Amino acid sequence: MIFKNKKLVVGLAMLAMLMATGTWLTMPVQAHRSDLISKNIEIVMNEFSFTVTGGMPVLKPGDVVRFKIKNAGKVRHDFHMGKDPNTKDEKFNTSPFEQFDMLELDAGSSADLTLTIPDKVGDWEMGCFQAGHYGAGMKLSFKIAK
Ligand SMILES: [Cu+2]
Repeated sequence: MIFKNKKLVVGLAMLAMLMATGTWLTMPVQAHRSDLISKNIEIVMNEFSFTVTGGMPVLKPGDVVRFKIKNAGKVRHDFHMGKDPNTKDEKFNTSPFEQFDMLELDAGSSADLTLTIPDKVGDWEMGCFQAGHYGAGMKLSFKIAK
């Protein structure tokens, strides 16, 4: 086949490169990820509680944990982890994670959150800071221990 339009040929070559690059970038990452998960933790949110299927395990520094969070309630809930609850600012003042702040889930929705457990041994909590929820008991303690 002979192309008389040089721009078209260059354009097709670039498109082919982009497609090849896109494939190369996404495939190995996805194939890799599930191998890295050391724990799956299923959390169900409701008014006004967090329930962990099978009970909340102790987390170990270095564990790669996939939190599978579902809002089975009738109102919006959020998911924070930390200590020193601050209901006025709707957050924990101290968090074990540098790269996770919080998740907000509408009624009926769910999300997967994958985090590496940091070397922050001690007692922590998950909590919801929608107005009044933390005070109504929407919190659950957990431990990071070696
Ligand atoms: Cu809530």
